[in-house]
Amino acid sequence: MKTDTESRPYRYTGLVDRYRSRLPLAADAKAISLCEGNTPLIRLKHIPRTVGFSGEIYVKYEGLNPTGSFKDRGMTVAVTQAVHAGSHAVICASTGNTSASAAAYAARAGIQAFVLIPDGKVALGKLAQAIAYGATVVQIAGNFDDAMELVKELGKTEPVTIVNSINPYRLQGQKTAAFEIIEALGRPPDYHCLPVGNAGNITAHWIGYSEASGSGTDACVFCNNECTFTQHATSWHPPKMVGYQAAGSAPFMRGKKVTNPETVATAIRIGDPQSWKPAWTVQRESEGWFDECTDERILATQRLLASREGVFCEPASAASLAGALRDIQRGRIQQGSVVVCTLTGNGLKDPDVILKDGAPELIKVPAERAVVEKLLAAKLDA
Ligand code: AN7
Repeated sequence: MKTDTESRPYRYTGLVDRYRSRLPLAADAKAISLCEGNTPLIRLKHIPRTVGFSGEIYVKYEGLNPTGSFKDRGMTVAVTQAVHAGSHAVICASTGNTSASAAAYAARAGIQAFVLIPDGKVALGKLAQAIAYGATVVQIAGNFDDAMELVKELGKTEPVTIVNSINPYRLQGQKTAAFEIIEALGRPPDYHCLPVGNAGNITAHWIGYSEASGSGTDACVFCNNECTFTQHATSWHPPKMVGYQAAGSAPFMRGKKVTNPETVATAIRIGDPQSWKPAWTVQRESEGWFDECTDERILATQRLLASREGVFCEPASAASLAGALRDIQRGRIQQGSVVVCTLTGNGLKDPDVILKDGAPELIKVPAERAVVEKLLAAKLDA
């Protein structure tokens, strides 16, 4: 007789189950999962034409993870390992998304979460998440970098596991996004563009691409040469990794720490990136680059993506596409190439930003057919 599970169609159960053989977890470590990963890679239809691009642009919509950001990929692995190692509490500093994710996975694991956030600079949706998931939320009179220093100190003496990206299990989980992209495209892209804060995610993606490409063996790491990919890992060339920062918070452009980072993209309001050194290695090895985008360009791109393609991301996430579009126009990203932009977080996390500046006045009318009809007619004629 078939077991219950065998008689059911395939059910995706999260990235630890999916990629276990490529993660440094003990065989008996029980996955703490919310079915994260497996996010859509959406090909943009309209925007490439508006910049005269003959290649393909895809967005990896990480905002569709269970807590609405890419952090869940790292958190499932970090919390799985923490619980396996006997930890009863996790702690992190956060600009918002890490705290939401840590709080959710701690809830799932039945352990405590402590999150340190910069006072008044966390998007409302993210704060609401951390509270809803039951974390102890501590607002610091300081910025992310101050909170991070505190967490590192506390981690030395207190019985808490740090789940910021300085925890290597975080990057191991986040590298799986690169695997998914390769599986979806049948090859790595030519360019992979990401927003950069601590630079953990760009480093994690490079780990993923490096493990998948040029593996030094004749066999495809995905399928032992039994898959239908157009090319196998042995002939893959990894992408150029391109990191975009917000202009007011761009230590990689300044070549040093930024002491008072400022940007509307609060998720990447980080002046002292924790993965500083590895990120420079990624840039060199992949022959990629760093660049910066102004807040205006970031917000304009966020709106363009939502209104022209139907994809709503948070401001920080839009930095990847904002930079890519500019570098296409500058000719730095070559015509005809395949570009992936990571959309790190969901637009719903930070609705204020859309409703605040430059939002069209809400139309208010009496509940009368004639009035609304006239309005429609005017719009339809326009
Ligand atoms: C939407 O939540 O650092 O370069 O504390 O939330 O890996 O740091 C968030 C970072 C990009 C930058 N996009 O990623 C935190 C935090 C979004 C983010 C980044 C973040 P990294």
